Amino acid sequence: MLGKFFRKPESEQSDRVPPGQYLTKGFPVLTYGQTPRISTEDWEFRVSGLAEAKTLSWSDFMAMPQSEFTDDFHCVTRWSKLDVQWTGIKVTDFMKYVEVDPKATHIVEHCYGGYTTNLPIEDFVREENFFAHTLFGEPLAAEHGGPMRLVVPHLYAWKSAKWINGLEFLDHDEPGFWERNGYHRRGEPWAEERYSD
Ligand SMILES: Nc1nc2c(c(=O)[nH]1)N[C@H]1C(S)=C(S)[C@@H](COP(=O)(O)O)O[C@H]1N2
Ligand SMILES: [Mo]
Repeated sequence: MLGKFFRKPESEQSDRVPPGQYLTKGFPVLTYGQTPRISTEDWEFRVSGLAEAKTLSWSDFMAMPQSEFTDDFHCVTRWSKLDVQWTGIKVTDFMKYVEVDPKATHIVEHCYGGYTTNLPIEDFVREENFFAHTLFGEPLAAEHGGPMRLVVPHLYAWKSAKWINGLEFLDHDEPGFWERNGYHRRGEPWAEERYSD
């Protein structure tokens, strides 16, 4: 049986694994600090900075168009998980509810627990980015950022803020928690933008 030796079992998948990353079958939890526990009744989301100030509730988000996503997830600590299935709200749909000052160039994602991470608006407002409240058909567990997290599939997962509760629009770049602690500002996995020099 040639198959045993010549099969290329993971070649299709290996094309999807960025350099220096290893596949994991489970879904590790990576959190700095405690896991906040917030009910959907208490959950609130604030838009601030260079945008019309606004506080949105859980039901405001549930009234937005809901979409399904299947994406690969890459942590800078070198694990990648392929084909993660999520349900949530596209950033491009969410942005229809937000009035942003044209001077804004960057955002900071804010979270329950105090974690922050930054993005240029071009990396934030993309068709493939979304707010997620469901993981593999189940309500997103607190460990993975429930009730709501952001997912930014094209960058390392530290940009995918768990327990997200706000967005701040800025006219300059402002490093977030890991960016102030040695991580790269942008974090593109295919370019291995892991740490700042
Ligand atoms: N609020 C918050 N968001 C966070 C983090 C965190 O510590 N706090 N860790 C980040 C990192 S480094 C990774 S790899 C992913 C991990 O998501 P997971 O725990 O669902 O696998 O969440 C990101 N978002
Ligand atoms: Mo990570």
